[in-house]
Formats: sequence, structure tokens, C-alpha cells
Amino acid sequence: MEDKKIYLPELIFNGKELIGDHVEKSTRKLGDLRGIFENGTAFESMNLEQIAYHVSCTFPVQEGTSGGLFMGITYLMPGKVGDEYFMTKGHFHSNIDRAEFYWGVEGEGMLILMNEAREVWAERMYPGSLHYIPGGIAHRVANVGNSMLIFAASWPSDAGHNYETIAKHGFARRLKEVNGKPKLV
Ligand code: S6P
Ligand code: ZN
Repeated sequence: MEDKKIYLPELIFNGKELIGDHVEKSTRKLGDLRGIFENGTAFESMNLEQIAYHVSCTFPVQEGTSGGLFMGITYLMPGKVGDEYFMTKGHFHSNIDRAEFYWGVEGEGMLILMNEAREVWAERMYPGSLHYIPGGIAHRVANVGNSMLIFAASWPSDAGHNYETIAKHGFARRLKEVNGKPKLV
């Protein structure tokens, strides 16, 4: 007899993609990242309509609800603006003490972290790398490879995003390619 209490999951994560009815996709073009790269002249000379990254997310509860979790997969294109790698905007959480997990799925990246005292450090991201980002730490990812970087994230549904602090003050160090290698300068 069919078991009426066993269901199929509503979402599939096939290792690379989130699949299901409740997946929301968003896109950031290079032009949406104006101001985050040091070399403004190089930036303005590029195709600002090109996609910098896509994010596929699932929000099982309403944003701001306490106790829930969200998940998202980011697809960050390879490329550079001057000697800086393509990177995400970066943010603190609005509820600053909320933590997050990131994990590497495909490609080669660098997770750039900064505390409220503006101390900056970075962790290498690669397929299988797992990164616990404690509360109070701003986070941004750079694609340091030649192919698309894919990473997944899970964060509390009441974390929220504070992009303003980073948009205004940036990170205290920049990740640049120096002699062919990524370096925080
Ligand atoms: C959300 C999580 C990620 C980022 C995504 C894009 O808390 O950290 O899903 O939203 O990697 O980065 P950003 O900085 O543009 O939101
Ligand atoms: Zn976050």
C-alpha cells in the first residue's frame, strides 16, 4: 500500500543548481558594481551590461522571520577590472550578529572577510571548502580563477543585508593579482 506520509522534497540541490518551484533568481551586471573597484577608468571602459554574477535562492519563510534559514547559490563570472578580480558587492548582515555558512562548489575563489575593527583576511575557496562566517564579519567573494566560480550559502532568515557600510567605506584591503597571484594589499 502507498505510504501517504512519505513525500518528495520540494527542492533539489543537484550539487550545482537549486531546482524547484520556489527558487528566486537575481542578477548583478558589472554596471551594478560601480564604485567597488579601485580602477574607475578601467571599469568605465568595460562592457557594463555583462553579467557579473547570478544568485539562485530559496526563502522558505518570509525575510525577517526569526528561526528560519535561507539558502542561495552564487555563480560569479571570471574577469578582472584592472588588477582586481570580479567580486560580489559584499555586506555585513543588518542584524550584525547573524552568522552564515559558505561552501565552494566549483572553481577557484577567495572569501574576503572584515571585522568591525576593519581587520581584513581571506580564505581560499575551492570545491568542498567550507567557511563559517561568524556574526559581525563582512563578507565578499572574488573569483581568482579562469572559469565560473560557484559557491553555496546558508544564512538566518532574520539576518538581512547591510550593503551601505561596504558601499561607503569598502573593505580595508583589496584583493589584487600581483605577479599572477592573488594578494591582499
Ligand atoms: C547572503 C549571501 C549570498 C550573497 C551572494 C551575493 O547572505 O551572503 O547569497 O548574497 O553571494 O553577494 P552580495 O554581497 O551581492 O549579496
Ligand atoms: Zn551574508
